[in-house]
Amino acid sequence: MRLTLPLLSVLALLQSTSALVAFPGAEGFGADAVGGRQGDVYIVSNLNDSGEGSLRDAVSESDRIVVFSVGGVIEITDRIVVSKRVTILGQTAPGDGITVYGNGWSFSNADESIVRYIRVRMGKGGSSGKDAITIADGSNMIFDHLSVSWGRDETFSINGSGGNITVQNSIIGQGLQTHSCGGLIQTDGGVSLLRNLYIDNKTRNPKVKGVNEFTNNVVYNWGGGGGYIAGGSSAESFVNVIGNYFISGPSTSVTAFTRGNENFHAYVDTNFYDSDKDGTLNGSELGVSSTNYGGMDLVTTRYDYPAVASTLTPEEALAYITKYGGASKVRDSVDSKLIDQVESYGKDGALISDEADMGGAGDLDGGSSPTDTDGDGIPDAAEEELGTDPKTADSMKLDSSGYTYLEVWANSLVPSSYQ
Ligand SMILES: *[C@@H]1O[C@H](CO)[C@@H](O)[C@H](O)[C@H]1NC(C)=O
Ligand SMILES: *[C@@H]1O[C@H](CO)[C@@H](O)[C@H](O)[C@H]1NC(C)=O
Ligand SMILES: *[C@@H]1O[C@H](CO)[C@@H](O)[C@H](O)[C@H]1NC(C)=O
Ligand SMILES: *[C@@H]1O[C@H](CO)[C@@H](O)[C@H](O)[C@H]1NC(C)=O
Ligand SMILES: CC(=O)N[C@H]1CO[C@H](CO)[C@@H](O)[C@@H]1O
Repeated sequence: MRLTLPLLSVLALLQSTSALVAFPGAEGFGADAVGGRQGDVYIVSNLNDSGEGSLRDAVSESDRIVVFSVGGVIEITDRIVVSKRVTILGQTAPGDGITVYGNGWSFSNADESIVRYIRVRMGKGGSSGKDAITIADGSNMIFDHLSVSWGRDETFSINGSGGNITVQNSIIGQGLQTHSCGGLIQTDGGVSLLRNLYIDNKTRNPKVKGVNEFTNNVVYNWGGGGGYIAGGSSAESFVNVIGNYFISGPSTSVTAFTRGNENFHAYVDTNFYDSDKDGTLNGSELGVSSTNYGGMDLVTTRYDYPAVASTLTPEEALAYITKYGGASKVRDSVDSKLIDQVESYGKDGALISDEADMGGAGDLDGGSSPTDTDGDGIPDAAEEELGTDPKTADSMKLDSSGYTYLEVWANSLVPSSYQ
């Protein structure tokens, strides 16, 4: 018995170092989230707020991979509360995909969440004082290609004792006035913010505390409250800020980085700032001085946090995000307008207090549900390509890659690598 224990720990170590990433292209602190891989498939088959076949029902229990046989706008009254170990694969929806409109979501304690290609649009009818997405506590989560807007309090916030969370390739925008916030990202457990667009929020684009990686993001048209707010106060923060592009817009009246102090320790490298609102992209690199970075304590060595596979230049990050950021398998009217604002390079953009200013959540083409004879979530035509049996519910079996067949199919619907 005495020999067995060390052997087991070696095995555990081997397993942990070769963990399967959540999907090809998953990066950062939350890359290893497992989602519902050890559970069952749940097919969202209607746009109802609740009841069998609804999204709310789908995420109400743990150990599920959620796919969609319908596309369109799911209007919700109450907030959606997500259970642990749930994977939500919005890219499987037909037509223009899924928008969830009317209130926000809680991923508090929803350990091991994997969420991709879905639009979360809260709106003024949502619960007062709440965020479009809130995470208070919980670990190992990854959010990829989300479009999150119109939070009443914050738009996307993470706090509490959890960590190992990534938000990547997403659009976080238009926190509603009067709060109008991008989000508070404050945990000592590690959050990676990679290739996201923060847009049209008065303040907190984002506000960061704790352990944080902020790489290859674009921040556009922040308001008078601030762009990147180094929310140090007395708590110690240790962050990397690498390869980001800050572009002032019509609402911008303060500089890109503010409110740092000696407790906010930052490694900064190659961040660009275009402050002149002149309709041309011609930012230049912010000189590495504490003054340019809002009074942060700048350190000379990068913190050893999980790095991205390819660090982009700020221009490359901007090009990537304007093309692929958010739920970009099909861009909806809201995201298209937001990207147009970015590409006005300072001329367009506005803080809003009512989503009607954006034409609301817009209309989506629902597409048509493909035939899925065995009801395992993978359409018959795709099963033939995958080599699985369209007459046997086998989508939760593991393929040699370690993913379920369901994930292999879903992964094939969208670009891999950092796209
Ligand atoms: C979805 O909502 C519609 C309209 O209220 C209702 O007729 C239908 O039965 C609901 N579907 C389910 C599965 O509950
Ligand atoms: C996290 O934020 C929520 C909402 O603002 C708050 O109620 C809670 O106390 C915070 N938790 C921690 C640990 O800061
Ligand atoms: C994050 O992951 C690391 C490595 O697996 C682990 O040591 C740490 O405890 C985790 N932190 C949280 C907050 O889950
Ligand atoms: C960008 O162009 C404007 C005029 O269009 C000019 O005033 C500004 O100095 C330029 N900025 C840089 C960094 O070249
Ligand atoms: C401070 C600020 O400008 N906030 C804005 C955030 O975005 C919404 C939507 O554009 C505006 O209404 C807010 O004014």
